[in-house]
Amino acid sequence: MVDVPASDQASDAPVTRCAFIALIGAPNAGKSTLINALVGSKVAIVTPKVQTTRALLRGIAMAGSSQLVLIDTPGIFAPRRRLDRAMVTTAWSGAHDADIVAVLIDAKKGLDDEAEALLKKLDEVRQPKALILNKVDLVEKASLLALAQAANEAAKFETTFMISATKGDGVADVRQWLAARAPVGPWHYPADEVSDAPVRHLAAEITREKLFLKLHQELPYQSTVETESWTERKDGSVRVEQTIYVERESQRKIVLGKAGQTIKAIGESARRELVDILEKKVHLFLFVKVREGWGDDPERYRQMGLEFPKE
Ligand SMILES: Nc1nc2c(ncn2[C@@H]2O[C@H](COP(=O)(O)OP(=O)(O)OP(=O)(O)O)[C@@H](O)[C@H]2O)c(=O)[nH]1
Ligand SMILES: [Mg+2]
Repeated sequence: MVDVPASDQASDAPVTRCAFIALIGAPNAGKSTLINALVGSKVAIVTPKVQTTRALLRGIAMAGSSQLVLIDTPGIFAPRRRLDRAMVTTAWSGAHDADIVAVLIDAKKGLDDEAEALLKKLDEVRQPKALILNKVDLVEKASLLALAQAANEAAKFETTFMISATKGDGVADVRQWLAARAPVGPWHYPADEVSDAPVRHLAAEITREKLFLKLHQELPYQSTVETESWTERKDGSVRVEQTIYVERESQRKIVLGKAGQTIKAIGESARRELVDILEKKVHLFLFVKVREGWGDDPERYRQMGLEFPKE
């Protein structure tokens, strides 16, 4: 047997590329929707409400010999509360750590104050940037060109895409450009991995999505969901226990609903989605607990993957 030097082995291997790509944008621009579309399965939760995504989450997509590690970030806006500040800081740190930054703008909203402020701050971002105008299904084509031009005057982009993340229009072009722009390097994850988050985290996020979808004005914004236990049973089913934490007793009553109707509906729709994802029987048990002042508890931020802002 002949020993092949490592350097020769490497030259025989096909060239692989791998990029960390941060998707940033105002709340509700469609960042999580686009990540799911690029990955091809649901890794991030999506709701019509602003501030759905709270911490960085990586979705992984393969495009030929390129691996795209897509970093979903919380929306960027003018933060007031501590949780808001933690989310916005986290979003910008995601951008600074990435190889490529994709900036999403809701084409329907156009360059409102939020989008303008975001574009202004892009000066500080050194990485190659792509502009993605999303939700083009909601606007006239003519207005898109003006928007693209104005945004390109406000910040420096290498390229501009006009897409609909929900309909899938233009998503393949984005994938292709990212794949070509990715630096040469080894893949960071196994090729069949779609997310860096463990399934019990996704399960907690799905319950939070259903909570956001079910409750409207009365939604306790600071509510959070944790998967407390996950037991695979001999019959092939899984038993999952989760707790929804709220800050006040009045919020607990809202989440429970009259005779427990609200929590029951949330649990049933979360359970159904888990069955689809896991392809097995799921027994989901939801509890609602009051955890006073958790918005000021550093440990909770750590659990969510957020830095705790000092004030
Ligand atoms: N019509 C239309 N709606 C879209 C499109 N992309 C996303 N949406 C909707 O916009 C809403 C927000 O989408 P998300 O993906 O949660 O947005 P986000 O940017 O991740 O929001 P945050 O996590 O709150 O920052 C959802 O109701 C989506 O269904 C699109 O291309 N067209
Ligand atoms: Mg999101």
